[in-house]
Amino acid sequence: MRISTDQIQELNHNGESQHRRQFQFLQEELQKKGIDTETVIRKLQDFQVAVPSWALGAGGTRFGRFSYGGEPANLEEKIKDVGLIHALTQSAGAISLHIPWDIPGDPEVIMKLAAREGLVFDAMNSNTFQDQPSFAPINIGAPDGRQEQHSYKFGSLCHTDRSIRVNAVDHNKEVIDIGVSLGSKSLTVWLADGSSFPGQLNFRKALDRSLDSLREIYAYMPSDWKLFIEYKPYEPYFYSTVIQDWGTSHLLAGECGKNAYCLVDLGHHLPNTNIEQIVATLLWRGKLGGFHFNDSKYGDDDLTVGSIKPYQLFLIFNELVNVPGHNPTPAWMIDASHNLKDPLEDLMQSLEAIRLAYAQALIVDQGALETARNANDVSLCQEILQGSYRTDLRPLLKEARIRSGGALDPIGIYRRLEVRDALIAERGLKTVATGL
Ligand code: LRH
Ligand code: MN
Repeated sequence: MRISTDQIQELNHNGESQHRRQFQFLQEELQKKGIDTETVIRKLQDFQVAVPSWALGAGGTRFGRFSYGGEPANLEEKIKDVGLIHALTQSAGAISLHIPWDIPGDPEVIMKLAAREGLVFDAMNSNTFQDQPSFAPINIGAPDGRQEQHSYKFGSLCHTDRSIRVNAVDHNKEVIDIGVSLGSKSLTVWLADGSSFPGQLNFRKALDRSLDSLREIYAYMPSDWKLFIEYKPYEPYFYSTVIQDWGTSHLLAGECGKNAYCLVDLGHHLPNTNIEQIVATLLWRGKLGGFHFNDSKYGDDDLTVGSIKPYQLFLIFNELVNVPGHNPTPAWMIDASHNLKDPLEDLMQSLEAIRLAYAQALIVDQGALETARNANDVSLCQEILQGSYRTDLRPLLKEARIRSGGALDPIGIYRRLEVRDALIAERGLKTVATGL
């Protein structure tokens, strides 16, 4: 199923006049405040977010998974689904692959298909948190010669057994090779490595082994690649994680080299953590590599972006409107799991929330804010920030979208064209997408 620009423009007609009125009113209001709306619109058009290949089917929890019907059964269908989202939103121009869930059969063919959908490949993701069927039994040096199944059960890059660390490093090298064949320029390493009981792990030795392994992966990367080190405080282990927080990720990235950065997954913070301050701190030292956008109320819930804490998302983007020269443009990526909603609708809602937060941050008068801060005029600081946050900028997002050939109302058109039914008719009800 593909949606043509003509179909979208045809269906945009109904809402065109109402949009024109709302956009004109907003444009006049913003210009009165000296805001250059054309610049904001151009920045929104250029702002592309990568869709995770592992979130195009119904996600699950340990308590169950409810299939969605019409799920993509292979990488080709996943790329087509991201193509659908991109056609409607004009803001999902990239896909982030997870290996081995998305090993391309023929990279040439896959690149051509992605190009046809207007997509590029963002960060590759390795997986040393699940054992693979291919894992061979290993010698554990037991006197009786007993062998044990090679496993990441007790870790990967930090494992006490060198052969398992080597295996995990080799996997990351394979992921880099696949990424090179697809034109990707970065690798995200998230390690489940950790412990569930006090005493189980020697924290410092685990860091030593992890650093050695990360350095080997870093050395293998092409010189124009970036390594993103993703941190997480807990899960799947429930006492410690080797790379538990931004500080540990920053230390390891610093030890690896100038092309190693920290990756901020919004769900990987303990309750009430000030994430916007972490973002500012990483920018301060030029080590902010990118984001995994999602939202959460309690743990790593992987919910729709902006569905629980939209103000926090705005405050994070307020730290990002002026990325200092010594920090590369961060990688903008979604990492969510769709247990209840249609995955494609959920992703379109996440894209809208991300672009809205970005737009709201773009209209903040940073000069006035700095003046108020220097005067310690606390009330005025809040008035300036919340004034922007409380401005309904959706007509600006719509204008940016239709100027790029997208939909005024992406989910409206998605439903109007009964896309999910068409996907079910094409793929059936039982297809299960690889991923979480
Ligand atoms: C770990 C994580 C990581 C991915 C996985 C799908 O919680 O955020 O980024 O590899 O989710
Ligand atoms: Mn993540």
